[in-house]
Amino acid sequence: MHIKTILTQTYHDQNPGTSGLRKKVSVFKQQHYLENFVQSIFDVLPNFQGKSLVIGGDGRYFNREAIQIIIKIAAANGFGELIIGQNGILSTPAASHIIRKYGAFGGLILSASHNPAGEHEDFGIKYNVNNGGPAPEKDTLAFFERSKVLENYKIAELPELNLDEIGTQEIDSLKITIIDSVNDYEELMQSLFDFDLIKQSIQNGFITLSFDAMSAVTGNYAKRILVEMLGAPESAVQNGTPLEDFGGHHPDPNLIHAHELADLMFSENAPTFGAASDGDGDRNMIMGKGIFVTPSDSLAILAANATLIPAYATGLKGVARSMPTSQAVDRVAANYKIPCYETPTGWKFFGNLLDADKITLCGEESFGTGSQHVREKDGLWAVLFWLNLIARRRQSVEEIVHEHWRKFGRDIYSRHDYEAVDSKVTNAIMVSLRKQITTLAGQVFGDFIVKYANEFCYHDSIDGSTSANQGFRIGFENGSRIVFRLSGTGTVGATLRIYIERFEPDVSKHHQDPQIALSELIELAEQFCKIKQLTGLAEPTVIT
Ligand code: VG1
Ligand code: CO
Repeated sequence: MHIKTILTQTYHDQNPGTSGLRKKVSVFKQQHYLENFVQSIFDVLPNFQGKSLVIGGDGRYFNREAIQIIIKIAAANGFGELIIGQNGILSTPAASHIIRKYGAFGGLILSASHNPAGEHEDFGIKYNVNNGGPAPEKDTLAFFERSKVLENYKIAELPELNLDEIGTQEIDSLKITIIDSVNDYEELMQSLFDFDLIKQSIQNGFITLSFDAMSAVTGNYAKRILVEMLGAPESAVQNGTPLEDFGGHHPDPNLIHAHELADLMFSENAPTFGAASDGDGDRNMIMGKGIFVTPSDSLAILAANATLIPAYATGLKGVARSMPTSQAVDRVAANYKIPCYETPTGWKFFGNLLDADKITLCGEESFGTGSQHVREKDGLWAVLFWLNLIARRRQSVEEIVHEHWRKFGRDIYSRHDYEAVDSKVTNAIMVSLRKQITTLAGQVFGDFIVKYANEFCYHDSIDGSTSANQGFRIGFENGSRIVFRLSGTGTVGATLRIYIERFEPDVSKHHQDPQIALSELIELAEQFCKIKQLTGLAEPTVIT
C-alpha cells in the first residue's frame, strides 16, 4: 500500500457542535476539507494501530464519496480493520451497537441527522468512541484544536472500494469488511423485546401501524423488523426507500415535518399506532389515534412501564434527561425511588452514566430516547418499546398516556424554535439573559414567582469534568420552567430554542392545548429574551 503525505491548507471552522461537525455539502467539498477533519481526529486519538474502525452513514448526498476518502485516510493512518455498512449505510444506533459488539476502537458516522440532505443541503461527520457513544467534549475540543494547526494528512493510494457487496477483502495488512447494515441491530432488538407478543397483536389486528421513515436511513431497518419479522403489511412503512436527498423531506420527526403522518393519525382512518424517525434513525415520534405523545412524556411513560418489557423486567437503575427536557420523568423516578440525573443537551453526556451503570433509560425533549443497549438514542428501539407496551397492556396509546397523567400529573410542555436568525441578534440575547439571570430570583411575574435562575453548568459525577454555558433556566415556585439555549446543530445563522413547561396536577385540566395552557409563560419568555421584538418575527419557525 503506497501512502502519500499531502500538504494542506488549514481550516478554522471545524468545531464540532452538539452532535459532530455539520456544514453545507459545498463546505465539505472544499479541497482537503473532509480529509483535514478526519486526520485531525486520528492525530488526537492514541494507540489505534492495527485496531478496527466502524464506518457508515445515513445515505445522504456525499455519503459514498466521503466513505471512499475515509477508507484511504484510515488505511494510511494504520487501522487494522475497517467495518463498513453495506452501501455505506448504518443508522446511528446500529453503528453504536456494531462498535460495541465487535469491540471496535471507534467509529465514524456520516450524518447531519435531522438536517435536510442533497447537493445544496447539509452533511456531517461524528466520531464515536469504543463504548459506542459520541466522543466526549474533551475529545471534540481536541479535534478542533488540532484542525486549526494541521499542515498535512496521510492518504493511501487504493482503488475505489465496492461498498455494495458483503464480504471481507485484505489489502496488505488491512482487512476491509462490508457487513449487512441491519442484521446485528435486528438481533439486538429481538433480544430486548417480546417479538412474539408484538407479532400476535399485529396479526390479530389489535395493533395497526404506520411508520414514516421519511426517505431516510430507517427504511431498511423498518421493513426488515416491522414488516418481515413482526408481520406488519408492507403499506405500514411509508417513505421506506432511503434517498440521497431524503425525497426533499426535512427528516425531523415532529408534527410539522412529519405532517403526512400527523394528518393520518388525526383522521378517521388512523391506525392505532403511528411513528416516525429522522435522517440517521436515532429520533422517534410516537403517536396514537388522535394523540401525539410529547417526547418528554414518552420518556416518563417508558420509565414508568419498563418492567413490562423483557429487557428491563428487573427494574431501572436510574434515569437521566437533558436539562431542557420536562420534569415528567423526575416524577416517575421519585415515585420508584431511583436516581434521576440532569445532563446538558446532547447524547454524549449520557455515556458516562450508562457506562457506570447509574442509569438504564435516558432521553431528550428533541424526540430522542434510549437505554443501556447502545450509547446513542434509538428511534426504532423506542417504537418497539411502545409496541411491546401496547401489546402487553392491551390499551391504546391514548389510554396509556391519560392514565399516566392521572397518576403522575401532566407536565404540559412545548419548545419554540426561532431558526436561522442573525447570530448578532442571538448573541445579544444571550448577553442580555446572562445579565438578567442574576437578578431574577425572588421576582414575581403574575402568578409566577421565580424560585431560581441560573446558567446551567454540568459537573460530570463520573469523570469530574465540567461543561459550562449549557443554557439559561428560570424555575418558578409552582414547578414551571423556562429555558433558553442556542442550537449547536444548525448550519445557517443561529437558532434560539425556548423550552416552556408547567405542571398540571388537576385531572380536569389535563386536556388543554399546550399553547393555550402555556400562554402566560410564553409571553414571559418573550419579555425576557425579546426575540420577536428584535427580529420582527411574529411566531417561532417551529413549535414542537
Ligand atoms: C439538537 C437537539 C438535541 C440533540 C441534537 C442531536 O441539538 O436539541 O437534543 O441531541 O440535536 O440530535 P441542538 O444543539 O440543535 O439543540 V440528532 O438526531 O440531530 O443527532
Ligand atoms: Co438524528
